[in-house]
Amino acid sequence: MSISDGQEIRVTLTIERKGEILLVRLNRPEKRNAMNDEMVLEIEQVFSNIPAGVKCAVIYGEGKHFSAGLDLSELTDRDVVQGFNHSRMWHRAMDKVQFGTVPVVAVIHGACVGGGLELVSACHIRVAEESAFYALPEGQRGIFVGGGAAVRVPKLIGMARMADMMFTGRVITAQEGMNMGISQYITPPGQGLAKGIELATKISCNTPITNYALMHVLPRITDSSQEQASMLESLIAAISANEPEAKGRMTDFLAGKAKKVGE
Ligand code: 1HE
Repeated sequence: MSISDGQEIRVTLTIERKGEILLVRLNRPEKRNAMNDEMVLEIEQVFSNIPAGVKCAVIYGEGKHFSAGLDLSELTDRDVVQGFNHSRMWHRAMDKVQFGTVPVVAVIHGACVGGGLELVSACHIRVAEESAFYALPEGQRGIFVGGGAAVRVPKLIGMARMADMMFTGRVITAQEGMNMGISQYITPPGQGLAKGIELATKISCNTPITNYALMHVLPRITDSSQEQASMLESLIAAISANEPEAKGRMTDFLAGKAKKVGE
């Protein structure tokens, strides 16, 4: 993507670069940002081609809702293999979000259901406006999640809570979602994007190795046995501490030139 500062309009997404931050807006408000194949493929494309110089992305939704999930009008007759390939297409796109080149902040308002929750659970930090609500209506629609929710959502809220959401169709409020671990921040209405950009700006100031480790190594550590995980931690700790920028930051602190914790 050769986007300099400015906007680029895709079919289902609008992409705007603001310096080191890329804003990605789901842009099908008339369909409540329901995710059709085109949107999933555009997400994969955008997150596979983050422009040079961008250090963090923010994803959010146009209109009243973040996303109504899978576009149900496309849930036509698929045979088993076609269904398998469709789910794997979602997995590819969500993996590009989680394991791409920059951390991604999700800003959520209104409905964040089904595939919408799958998308935000692939992001690295979630900000919810007070209007946000979450559900996994797949259970009520007679299907199962297929875009990575079974892998990612239990890591945020635990398996029992995810099973409850699917067994019962339960709707989780923004505050409940925050208490459970879906979002890490909650804001008044209309203030989510500003908070998302504020966080993205902070994240952009981290060393590249710290952001890389948080995106690519931490999830592998949490998926590994204690022994393997400890070795991975030691490796990334030694590598990151050896970076010249890390050494400079530690020297600055000792010389009284860096901020204290909380400043
Ligand atoms: C849609 C979709 C959709 C809205 N696919 N078209 N997701 C769901 O089961 C959620 C279904 N949607 C809803 O429950 C509601 O639409 C909302 C609570 C999200 C929003 O309600 P509201 O009153 O603001 O909007 P609306 O009037 O319901 O919808 C406006 C239009 O969007 C309408 O189309 P129109 O042509 O009649 O104007 C709706 O049909 C359309 N629309 N949601 C298609 N989801 C990888 S597997 C993932 C599996 C899943 O994600 S399953 C969960 C599917």
